[in-house]
Amino acid sequence: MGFQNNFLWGGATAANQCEGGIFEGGRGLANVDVCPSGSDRGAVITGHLKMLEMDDAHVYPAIEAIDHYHHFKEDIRLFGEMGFKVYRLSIAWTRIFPHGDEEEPNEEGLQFYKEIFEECRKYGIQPLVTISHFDCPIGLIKKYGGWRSREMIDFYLHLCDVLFNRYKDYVTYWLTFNEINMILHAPFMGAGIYFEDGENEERIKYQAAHHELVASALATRMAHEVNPENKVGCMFAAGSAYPYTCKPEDVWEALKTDQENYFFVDVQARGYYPSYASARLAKNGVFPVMEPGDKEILKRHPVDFISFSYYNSRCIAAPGSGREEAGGNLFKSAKNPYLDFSEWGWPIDPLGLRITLNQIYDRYQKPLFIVENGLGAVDIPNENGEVEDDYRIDYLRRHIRAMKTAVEEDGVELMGYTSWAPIDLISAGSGEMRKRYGFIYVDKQEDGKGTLSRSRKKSFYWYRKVIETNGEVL
Ligand code: BGP
Repeated sequence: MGFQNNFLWGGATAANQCEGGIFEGGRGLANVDVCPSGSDRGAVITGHLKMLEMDDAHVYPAIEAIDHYHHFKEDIRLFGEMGFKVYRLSIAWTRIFPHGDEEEPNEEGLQFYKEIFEECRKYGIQPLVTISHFDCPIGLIKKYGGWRSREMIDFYLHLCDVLFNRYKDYVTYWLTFNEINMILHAPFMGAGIYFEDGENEERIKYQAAHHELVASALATRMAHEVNPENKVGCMFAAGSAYPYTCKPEDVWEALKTDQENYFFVDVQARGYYPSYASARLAKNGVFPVMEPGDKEILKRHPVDFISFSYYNSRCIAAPGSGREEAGGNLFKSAKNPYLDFSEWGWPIDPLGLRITLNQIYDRYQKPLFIVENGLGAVDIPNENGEVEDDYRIDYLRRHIRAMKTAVEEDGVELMGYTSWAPIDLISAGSGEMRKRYGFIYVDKQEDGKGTLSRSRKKSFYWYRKVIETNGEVL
């Protein structure tokens, strides 16, 4: 059986982590440009330290990243060489609307992405576009406080209108927000929100989430109106929550953790606030203010497919159990004693991907798309300058095998798989360059030095074979 013939194999990046060129082409500044890579990063991305002005202290490393802005032709040629069917990328909002609230878009920014899409077309690669990947114009943060304000919906839809119309001939796969649930864990990075002392953070986060959910539904409607061929997906950070033990208190905590995550997808895929969320948000006094018509909008415009990132499962213990914590994608989790861990302390759990795929498909019965999965590691080129990243091949092989089993033996409907990331880029969580994910090595070092030259790692050839055989040779 195996994967369907038109299975979308490829890789995923985000504008702010690879493009660089932040002062070029008329681009304005965004939240992600002012997240420092050092010890303050955690406080900034969670909205507890305000850094809205650019200065030398916090432009690195976003300022240049891997300079995809000037190297995109070379990079896409290499993706083509691996046989990519799809390239997931994000649009930098501030290349199109530098401050977020202009009437007219910036033509130079539009031209940049058009060239990217043309380049993809040369190699038969379909773009999968994330409209907002941790991306909010500083202009809108200063004026409106980011997604805490309802006005953001209109600015976002104005962006969507331009993108859907201008790129009608190039793009049919869209994602409205990257890891929408990350708004609860990294509200500044996810939604341009910072907090003032004494504010009710939960209330603000769920209000902002509501704005994004309405914006996502309206964008879905617009995408379908502009082109009935358009397929719109939601995108969330997945990873099943395991109870630490079979103690009912642990099981209950794990269930709540999953529900907190699924809340977003429940709304985007089913079209209404699930009862557990309505009840709990109301009980905690944080149920968002809704406008008349919001429920109808959510109901009428669910997404066409569900996409997600999967790096690891999580292990949840009841509060006060004193279990040791593990790392992983900004989520707190107890350390699972049965798993190995990456150099960054993220659990490695391929079977967890099969479990997650089953849970999501059982819950929604909509096509799924894995749009991020990969291993962040320190790669050290050997004396010939080659990176022999067998550890990465091993990680990916085991995860792809798990996803294959989910398709073949569990009947999960899966559209595609884009690994994070096909080329080394800046880490979202830590802002580091030395945390590499790519099949393509970029000579850019943590201190900013390097020639920016690209070279193929061992995994490059391995992944090429995986695609060529549609996942038969792993
Ligand atoms: C996800 C983000 C990506 C990406 C990835 C890996 O949360 O959508 O932007 O960076 O995680 O995380 P990190 O870069 O922290 O290793």
